[in-house]
Amino acid sequence: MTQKTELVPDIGSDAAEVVEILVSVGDSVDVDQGLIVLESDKASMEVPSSVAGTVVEVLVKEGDELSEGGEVAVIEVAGGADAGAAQSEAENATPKTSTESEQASSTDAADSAADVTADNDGPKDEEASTNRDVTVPDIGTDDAVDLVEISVAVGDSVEEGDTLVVLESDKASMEVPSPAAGVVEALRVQEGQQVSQGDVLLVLSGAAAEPALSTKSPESESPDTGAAASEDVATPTPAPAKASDSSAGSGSTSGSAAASGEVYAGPAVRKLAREFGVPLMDVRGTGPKGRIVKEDLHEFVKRRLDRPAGAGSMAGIPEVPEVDFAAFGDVEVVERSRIDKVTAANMQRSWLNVPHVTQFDDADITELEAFRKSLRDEGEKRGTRITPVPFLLKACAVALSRHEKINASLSDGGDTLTLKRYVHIGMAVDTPAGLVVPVIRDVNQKSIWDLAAEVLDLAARARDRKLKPAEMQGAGFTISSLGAIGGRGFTPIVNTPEVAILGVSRAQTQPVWDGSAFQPRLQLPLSLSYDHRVVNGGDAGRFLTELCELLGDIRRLVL
Ligand code: CAO
Repeated sequence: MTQKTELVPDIGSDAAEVVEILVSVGDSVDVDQGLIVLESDKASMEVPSSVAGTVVEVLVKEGDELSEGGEVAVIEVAGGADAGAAQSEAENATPKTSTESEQASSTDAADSAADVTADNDGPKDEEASTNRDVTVPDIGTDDAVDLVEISVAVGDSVEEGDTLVVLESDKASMEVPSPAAGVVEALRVQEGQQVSQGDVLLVLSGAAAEPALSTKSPESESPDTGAAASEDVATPTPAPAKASDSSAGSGSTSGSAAASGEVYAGPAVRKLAREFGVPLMDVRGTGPKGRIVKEDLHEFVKRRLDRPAGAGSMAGIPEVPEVDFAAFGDVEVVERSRIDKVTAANMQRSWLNVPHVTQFDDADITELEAFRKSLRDEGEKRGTRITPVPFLLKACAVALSRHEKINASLSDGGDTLTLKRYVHIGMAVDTPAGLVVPVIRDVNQKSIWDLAAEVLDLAARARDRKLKPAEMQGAGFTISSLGAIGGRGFTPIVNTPEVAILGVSRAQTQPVWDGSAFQPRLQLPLSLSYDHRVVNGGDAGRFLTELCELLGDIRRLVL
């Protein structure tokens, strides 16, 4: 039984990160099948298996930094006795190391120098001495590959190592870096065309600096020619860089990467995406085969910046994909009201910032309702109407004054609490234009009649859109009553920077055990949502219990 430990080949840089592990222990692999994907600043690349066999051990994990010679995986070579042969054969299939590539490139460069450009013929040709052709380096395949991106234009100054073009085959993507500093004099290729090793990409002038990493013709290294013309083969970059995280092979992707679950992008784009913190899965590729090009990233970032606050997802939160609903039937797109949009932003902000907990209880309002109904005639005489809400307001005011953390706000850094010595309560009002929350001030100082009149007035003006901005500010707590609408309970969202909100649902007569018999009692469902950064379960429980006691026996409101 022969085992082979696969090593990282020359990757053209000091170290690269393991961004994906393509196999698991027990997997069968073929020769050349990718084991892991490495990504450096310049390239992403698969490290292929040099043998066919079974993965016995994976020696790396995602996030590891590897350099040439690093151990990747142990493969049990298939074929038993032939294993040795298989291995040595397979070793030939291992991606060329930089040295091999350099040799190949050097030979090619030397071979082709004469027919690529006449400049190369004369090492002492001063006129031509500042021009050099940059050619396609060893790309690990004899096949022609797509030139998918030209990263420079004529007249551009480039530094050694700057990306000139991006090449891409079905399996690989690779940037071709400039072998030296200089100015791009002429482009010899166009995006979309196919190129092979040795093809001239562009002409670089003023490239007098010694191209440290490139393979050069002997003339260019001649000390007395200095900037002697040469055919510069760009840095022999690593074995084929993989463009797609999961779309090796023909892997044609079309349209949005997210839609297909594949990301098809070159290393330059991947690097840029990392710098922006953009998940490539969310970006729609407009390049060939749905490939994501730099412009797509720029467009994505621009759209995100233009988007109004609250209209979409935050960084790190996966975006909900857009759906073409018209594909399923007739649709109508309507503008949302400004109030709806502001409410949406506020709700999302609260939902994302506040760790919510909701506590439920029922208040027995049998006596309260009897009393309230007894006030009907008096209310008519006063020209008003008392609903349960004024009683709720009053009971909340009393409970808030005894439970100061519920009527507080948290400072930015979370170090301090602002305790409000006033009792201003917001009241959610459902209007045709959206949700509006007018504020009833100094609730603790007002009578039930005063509150009844104010509730009617504010609710009416809210629906007529006659509230002034000041009338919707300053609340320390909010009541959201859906009692007239229905429902058995709900979990309201805290209206930040407040720390708690009371949800009120429809009262129902329920059988309640009094110790010896069931009694029909009118039960009012209450739900208190609170910011658990400020309010603990105990605080909330005590507050809600007290509120229920106050509503259950409204004589307590005057104690
Ligand atoms: N259980 C049973 N009946 C109730 C009730 C409850 N919890 N609350 C109110 N009712 C009754 C009232 O008593 C009244 O009946 P009567 O005329 O017989 O007394 C009837 O329902 C209608 O009440 P109302 O709506 O006129 O007045 P209100 O004081 O209950 O509510 C207001 C005022 C402004 C809170 C309410 O109109 C409203 O807009 N509620 C919606 C709030 C909302 O949208 N919250 C959700 C926010 S989050 O999306």
